[in-house]
Amino acid sequence: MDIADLRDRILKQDRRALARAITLVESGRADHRAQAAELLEALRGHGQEAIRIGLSGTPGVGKSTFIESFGMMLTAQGLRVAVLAVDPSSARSGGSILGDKTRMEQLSRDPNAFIRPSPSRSHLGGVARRTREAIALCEAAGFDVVLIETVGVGQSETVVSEMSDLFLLLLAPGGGDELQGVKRGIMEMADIILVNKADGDLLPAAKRTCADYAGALRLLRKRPQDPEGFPKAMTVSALREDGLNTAWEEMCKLADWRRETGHWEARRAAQAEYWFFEEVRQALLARLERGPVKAALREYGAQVARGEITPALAADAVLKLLGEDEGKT
Ligand SMILES: Nc1nc2c(ncn2[C@@H]2O[C@H](COP(=O)(O)OP(=O)(O)OP(=O)(O)O)[C@@H](O)[C@H]2O)c(=O)[nH]1
Ligand SMILES: [Mg+2]
Repeated sequence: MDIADLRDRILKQDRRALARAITLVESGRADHRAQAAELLEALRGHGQEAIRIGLSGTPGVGKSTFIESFGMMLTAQGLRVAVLAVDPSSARSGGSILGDKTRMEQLSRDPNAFIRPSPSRSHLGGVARRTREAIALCEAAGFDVVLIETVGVGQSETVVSEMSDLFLLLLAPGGGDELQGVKRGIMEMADIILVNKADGDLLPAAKRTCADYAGALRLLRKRPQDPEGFPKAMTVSALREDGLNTAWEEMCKLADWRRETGHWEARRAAQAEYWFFEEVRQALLARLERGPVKAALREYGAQVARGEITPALAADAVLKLLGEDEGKT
């Protein structure tokens, strides 16, 4: 593959080149990894800085519908929008963004939009790296907005928030007045909570839910990266395309404030550093899965279990082996 050519075509905003490059970063083959690294390095500092928006919500809350309406609204304003997904659960049925390409019918046909399904059958660490690299490629290809979707079922929100400038939490109107079991940690990540389906019969419930969450957000510890009034909760209807423009205005307001105060840049720098450490950590973990080290882990594990050696000594022995294994390669 001609990496220099691929680079030039991406910078010329060629979508097919972008799709090919994403396939390259998704590959686990060693030669592909090397080419991907070369490409990303060649693109570093080029293209433009997009606004990276993380979006999380439980199945059925309306993520796909929201992305379709919100995305169409942005492209109508002349913005170029890329949609990526972090989908950690292979168990997830039916709702994959791949299937969604048919549901996001209008957006997927829009020349100013680019929708990329999540790579499947991979652990979260692998998906995270690919998504992060795909974001970099989308920025190089001149996208203004990169939406990163994840289904809210655990760890993936953290992963997505660590690669986003803004994090949106999408909720559905609740029946009762209790908060919908949203974990505190996830609430703490949110910059804007959007209570969706604020239409028809659901409108009163949506307003109530929104008020509940607004109250809950006020109780959270104040974060330095928030101006007055943030994080905030608001209602939208993705289906009726209500409130989407207001939500976008709030996102821009928050983004502008963070840019002016330096929080934006500081966060991106911290994220880059975080992903560097994560990369090292993942590579080390991957090495534990290799032949002799893997066998030693199992063997020492059994010995520790039988009380024949202390955990500390066993760990020392495995780490020593890891060092020797490294010496050979
Ligand atoms: N009334 C109403 N229904 C909505 C709205 N947004 C989505 N829905 C409906 O909610 C259902 C689920 O919407 P999706 O957009 O597929 O939800 P999702 O979060 O992508 O779901 P998964 O992909 O399964 O995680 C569909 O029947 C939508 O038509 C809305 O604003 N109002
Ligand atoms: Mg969906």
